[in-house]
This record gives sequence, C-alpha cells and structure tokens, in this order.
Amino acid sequence: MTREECLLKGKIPCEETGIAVKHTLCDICSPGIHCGVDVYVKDGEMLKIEGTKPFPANNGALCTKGASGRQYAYREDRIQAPMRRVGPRGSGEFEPISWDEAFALAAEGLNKSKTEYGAEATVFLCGYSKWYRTFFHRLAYSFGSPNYLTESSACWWANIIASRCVFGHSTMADIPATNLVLIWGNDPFTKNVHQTKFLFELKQRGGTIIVIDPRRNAAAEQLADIYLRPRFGSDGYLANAMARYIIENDLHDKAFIEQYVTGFEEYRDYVMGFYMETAEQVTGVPAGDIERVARLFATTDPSTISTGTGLTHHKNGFNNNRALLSLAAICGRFDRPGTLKPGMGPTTYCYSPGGFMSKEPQFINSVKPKNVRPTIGLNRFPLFAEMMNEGQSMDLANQILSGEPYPVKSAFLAGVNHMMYPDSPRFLKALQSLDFIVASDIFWTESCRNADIVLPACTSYERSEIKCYVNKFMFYTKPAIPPRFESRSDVDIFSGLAKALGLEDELLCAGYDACARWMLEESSGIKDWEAFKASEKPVIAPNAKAYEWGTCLGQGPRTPSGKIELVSQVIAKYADHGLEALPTYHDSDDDADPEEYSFVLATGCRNHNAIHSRLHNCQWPRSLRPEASVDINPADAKRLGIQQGDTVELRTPLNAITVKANVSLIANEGELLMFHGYPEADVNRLIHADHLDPYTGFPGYKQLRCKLTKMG
Ligand SMILES: Nc1nc2c(c(=O)[nH]1)N[C@H]1C(S)=C(S)[C@@H](COP(=O)(O)OP(=O)(O)OC[C@H]3O[C@@H](n4cnc5c(=O)[nH]c(N)nc54)[C@H](O)[C@@H]3O)O[C@H]1N2
Ligand SMILES: Nc1nc2c(c(=O)[nH]1)N[C@H]1C(S)=C(S)[C@@H](COP(=O)(O)OP(=O)(O)OC[C@H]3O[C@@H](n4cnc5c(=O)[nH]c(N)nc54)[C@H](O)[C@@H]3O)O[C@H]1N2
Ligand SMILES: [Mo]
Repeated sequence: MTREECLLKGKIPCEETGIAVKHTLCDICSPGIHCGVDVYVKDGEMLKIEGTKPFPANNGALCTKGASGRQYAYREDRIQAPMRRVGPRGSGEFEPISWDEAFALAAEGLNKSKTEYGAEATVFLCGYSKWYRTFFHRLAYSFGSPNYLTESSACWWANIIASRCVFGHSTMADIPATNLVLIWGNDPFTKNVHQTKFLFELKQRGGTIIVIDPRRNAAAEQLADIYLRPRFGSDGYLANAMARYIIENDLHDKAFIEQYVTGFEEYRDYVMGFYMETAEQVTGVPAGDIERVARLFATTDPSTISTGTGLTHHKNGFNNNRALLSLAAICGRFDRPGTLKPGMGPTTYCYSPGGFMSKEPQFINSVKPKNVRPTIGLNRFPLFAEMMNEGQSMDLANQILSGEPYPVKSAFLAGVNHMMYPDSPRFLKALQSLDFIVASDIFWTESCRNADIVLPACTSYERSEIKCYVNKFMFYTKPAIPPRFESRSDVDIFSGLAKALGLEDELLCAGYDACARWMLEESSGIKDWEAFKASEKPVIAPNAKAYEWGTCLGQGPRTPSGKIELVSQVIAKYADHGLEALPTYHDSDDDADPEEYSFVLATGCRNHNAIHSRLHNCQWPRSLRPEASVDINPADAKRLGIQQGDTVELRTPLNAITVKANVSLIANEGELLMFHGYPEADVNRLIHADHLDPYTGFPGYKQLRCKLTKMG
C-alpha cells in the first residue's frame, strides 16, 4: 500500500487525502441535547462521523442513533427531487419536477382550497423535527390558518402542562446537585445518554437512585439502589399512597406548604383514601417498599424526581404525573438546588432554553390570524388549548372524516408519518380523503406516497441551523456536505412556498438567516452576526444568564393563585369536561375483555436501535434487533410454549400484527413491550384513536389490553 492509500484507508484528514473535518450537529433526537459531530468529508461525501471531543453537550460521545448518522443521511430511500403525483393517490406514481414547478403547483393547490373553503380548511402538520417549527408556525399563520399542529400532541408536552398546573412553570430535575433522585417513568440510557453521566456522578458521590418503572430498563439494572416495579398506569395510586404515608408520618414540609402551597387540606383529605394495602394490590409493589421510598424521598434533602413520556402515554397519565409532582410540592422540593428547577422563559425556536428571551413568541404571534374558526382539537381538549399555542392533532382525523365543526380539505405535512398515530390506518384514510396534500420529508414514506406534491428535505448534515444550549452557548452550523440530490433545507422550502403563495410576509420570504437574526440577534446580545455565522465553533451568547435559584418562588409561581396548586384552578374551570382539579387516580385499563385480552401491552418504550420510524432501515441500528419483536417475560413464554424467535400474533379488538417473540426479563409477567415505527409491523394499528387522556388528548400508547398467540 502506498502512503496515500494508507492515509486514505485510515480516513486521515490532511492535504494528501483531501479529507476535511467539518463540525456540525446531530439532530436525530431530542432537541435539548443535540450533540456536536465531526464529519469527515472528501469530495462532498461523508466518510465517517465522530462525536466532537470538547463539545459541551456530548464531549465526543455519540449514542447508537447518532453514530448511525452517515447511514441515515445515505438511506437509499431518500427523496431525490420534487415530485408530482401522476397516478391514483397511494399508487406511488410520481414524476420529478423542478422546484419552481413544485412551488407553483403547491401554491395553486393550497390557494384553491383557501378560496373555496377558507384558510382554516388547510392544516399545517409537522412531526418530530423541531428546528423548523417556529418558521412553519409562522407560515401557517401568515397563510391565515389557525391549524398549526405538531407531534407535541403526543410527546413531552403533557409533562410540561402537568408541571405548569402544579408549579406554574415547566420543571426539570436538577440531578447534578441532588442527593436522591426518583427516575420515574424515564429511560435515560436509551433516551438521553447525557443524563446518565450525571446519574453515575450522583452514585459516585454516594447519592441514592430509585427507579420506578414497570420495565426493567438499563437504569433499573445498572443504577438503581432501589427498584420499584409498578403495573403500567398505576403510578397515581403509588404517588398518592406515598403522600398519605408522608403526611401521616409528619414528614412533609409544613413551613414550605404554609408559605407557597395552596389546596393542601383538600389534597390531604383526598390522599387519606389511598391505603397501603390497596396500593400493594393496585400497583403490585410491596407496601414496605412504597413506605421505604416515600420516607427516603421526604427525608433526604435535596431530592428530586426525573420523569419522562412513559408516564404520560396513558389514559390517566396526566393526573398520574400531577400526583407525583404533588409529592415534590408537599416536601418542598422545588426551586432549590438539587430539587425541581423551574423553566422561566419561553422555549427558544431551537426548542431549548438558551438563557435569554428570544423573540420567538412575537415572531409567531404577530401574524396570528384573527376571527378564525376554532383550532382543531381545542374545543375537545380545553386544558391543552389553554396551555398550548397549537392544535391537538389527535382530533385531526376525526375532523377530516366528519367535517365537523368545519371541513378540513388540504394539508401541508412537514415530516409527518401517519404510522406514529393511534389507529394509523384510520389516520392515513383521513389524509387520503383530503383534496390536496403537500408533503415534505427526507425519505419516502407511505404518508408521502399519498401526497400530491412531495418535496425533498435534507438532513442536519446538509444545511445550517442555529442551536442555543442551556450552558449559554450558541452554534450556527454550516453544511458538512452539499444537500444530497435536489433536497433543500426545510426553512428554505417554507420561504419558497411563502413566496409562491403570494403571502405578504417579507420576513419569512427573506429566508432562514433573516428570520433567525430577527429573533435572536438582539435578544442573545450577539454583536457581530456575520462573524457568528462564519464561526466554525459555538460562541457564548452575551445575554444568556444562568437561572438564579429562588427567583420563581420569589416572584410567585405563575399559577392563577400565585402559589403552587395541589388543587388546580386552571383545571377547575373545565369541570364540565369531566376534568378534576385534584390529582385524582382512575384506573386506565381499556374496555377490552381482560379474560380474552389477558396481556397488557406497552408500545414504544424506547429502544437503542430505533428512533420512531427513522432508523429501522439503517443497517447498524437494525442489526442490534434485526426483527420487529415483542418482549415477553420468560414465565409467560414458558406457559404459552413460546421460544425465542417464534412468530406470534398481537391482537387487540381493533387489529392484529405479526412479530417475533423476544423472551426477556425486561418485561414483567403479564406485560408485553413492542416498539413502534416498524414498516413491517406497525403497532399503532392496534390502538384505538380515542384511547386518549381526557386532560391533554395524549394517546394511551403504553397500556392496551392485548392477546398473544403463537403462530404456525
Ligand atoms: N405506539 C407509539 N407511538 C408513538 C410513541 C410511542 O411511544 N408509542 N411516541 C410518540 C412520540 S413521543 C413522538 S415524539 C412521535 C414521533 O412521531 P413523528 O415525529 O411523526 O416520528 P418520526 O418518524 O421521527 O418522524 C416523522 C417523519 O418526519 C421525517 N423527518 C425527520 N426529520 C425531518 C426533517 O428534518 N425534515 C422533514 N421534512 N422531515 C423529517 C421522518 O422521515 C418521518 O417520516 O411518535 C409518537 N408515537
Ligand atoms: N433511542 C431512542 N431515543 C429516543 C427516542 C426514540 O424513539 N428512540 N424518542 C425521543 C422522544 S420523541 C422522546 S419523547 C423521548 C422519550 O423518552 P422517555 O421519556 O424515556 O420515554 P419512554 O422510553 O417511552 O418511557 C420511559 C420509561 O417509562 C416507562 N413507563 C412506561 N409506562 C410507565 C408507567 O405507567 N409507569 C412508570 N413508572 N413507567 C412507565 C417505560 O418502561 C420506560 O422505561 O425519547 C427520545 N429519545
Ligand atoms: Mo416524543
């Protein structure tokens, strides 16, 4: 081998190989933690990626999802060019067209719908990606439609709404400064590997980690000093029984409650009905363990609770979450180091708090249409409506199919996969019935195949974006490679469409940089925008400030009473919708016959090998779990004569899918676990579209009655 061949084989960046290292971000998962990535590029091609070593968010580490970034960008089913449908809807018959033609046709279809049915009849719906949401939101409003809807109808926002009802603010566990943490319905090893670093540090300094999860996840295996394994959806009972124990044993923080909390008497009287013996029966957790954890939480100071979407993906998930936040409230675990940290400002358009007041809300709301018909889903879910500046997309299919309270006739789907929605075939059917659909995505999906115009978006490796981080720095990324094929950045697509639609929105039409500068330059205090834009590395945001503990309590929590509310005044207004102001507990089992559908199925608890619908087609992550498979406890498998790898059917009263059995202790007896998003086994076919939490409209993804049958 020649020296040059050696260097090339080793992918050594230098003049001789022509390999350069470009710094950017991986945006494949949760936006608060996008990791720094070094991309090794030669002739415009990504050769490999690594985590950026000194990057504060990840310091060189990448998770299985991030490490697959090159395979993600080079997935074979990338949409290569703008496309126009030429065959029947769903046939997949398209022809490539130019961007100009695509914009013109998209604008023509959407404007026609607007002229015939009003702007409200067009829905602007987006999925996972967050970086372009503010721009998309503005596009919807500039067009005149109130119907901006997102995947936040199912993701993390139910947790935030619960926090806001209790504390008036979103909250986050301050693990770096705590002595004890309850990891309650949260899977840090899989979801957010950065949190695990703080958990290992907590362990090293002698702190206590308690995991409360029906699924024996990696945190339960590797970190837990105590592991409680409640039944799915029973956490409200568990938390209220703990509250009773804490109050009866005089372990609550009376001075804190006196000064900052309202509704204590009513709450106390309510939780007195939660007996330890019944708690053991309902939750399956031994009474002694419940008492031990309640005592430890109340007597270890500071202590905190770290939750996740696992808790709120239940028909009773919202109140369960409020029940455990109430525990923190009665123990005074709020707004002090090591407890729950309040979020003060609006989330920035980068979807993470940058430590300064970005002008994102003005950017969106200054063009908010007035005197329009009600936003989709908000009549049905008034609490969600009060807390969110967007529609509840779980009601979208209903409205499309029924035409009530008014018709929806067209859609712009920006990164939407119908497979993420409960009763996904019904959701797709609703989309298919629309007059006109524009869809943008990186990859060909079944949802795209049903659109009229398909627009190719690019990945974070092929475009620029600004990202603000909690640690007060900001990064203006640059494309590591040119956009593949004819793909474009999503925000360029929105600006192009805004122009073609003839919208009177100069700022949006001016494009990404102009809009971002409008929102962020003055608010962040960046003095030289062009230098920031040119910088290869993140910079400090001069106006960013670290949170000063006690500010929130000093100003008074932003609840109607100005106090922490155990009886929520916001919720009390919606008593006629059946919503209860106390964190009441109701069983969240569904209506299926428990004899026939004897298992409880939890769908979508996170797996390392997948992110929603997006990594199933990538070789490395797929190899970690090559087949769509359901986790089943060895005792259940033995009882049913099921071996590892056997083909089994999962059936609910709605539908059935066929998958492989993965016999594993991760699932408790009587419970099954199945990840969502597999093209060949879409578990959301099994979930009824109305299996929703009445408070937030969030789907009960994680608790379904299910029948399991061995096939063949
Ligand atoms: N059964 C079950 N279902 C679930 C869940 C569960 O736990 N169980 N979890 C729910 C949760 S928490 C969430 S957040 C949702 C996620 O639901 P979605 O956000 O809908 O899921 P994704 O498949 O990640 O992305 C949707 C589409 O966006 C495309 N896309 C990705 N990035 C971009 C981009 O930058 N630009 C464009 N234009 N398109 C892009 C993807 O290719 C994909 O086709 O799923 C929900 N669905
Ligand atoms: N690898 C990977 N990472 C991801 C994603 C992905 O698809 N793949 N998706 C991203 C997104 S959009 C989100 S929202 C986050 C979500 O990440 P998490 O918030 O961690 O969500 P889950 O893994 O769904 O659930 C967390 C834990 O809650 C448990 N759980 C479920 N039901 C209950 C219950 O009733 N009670 C209790 N106590 N625990 C319960 C589950 O067993 C699981 O261990 O992950 C993000 N990160
Ligand atoms: Mo999510």
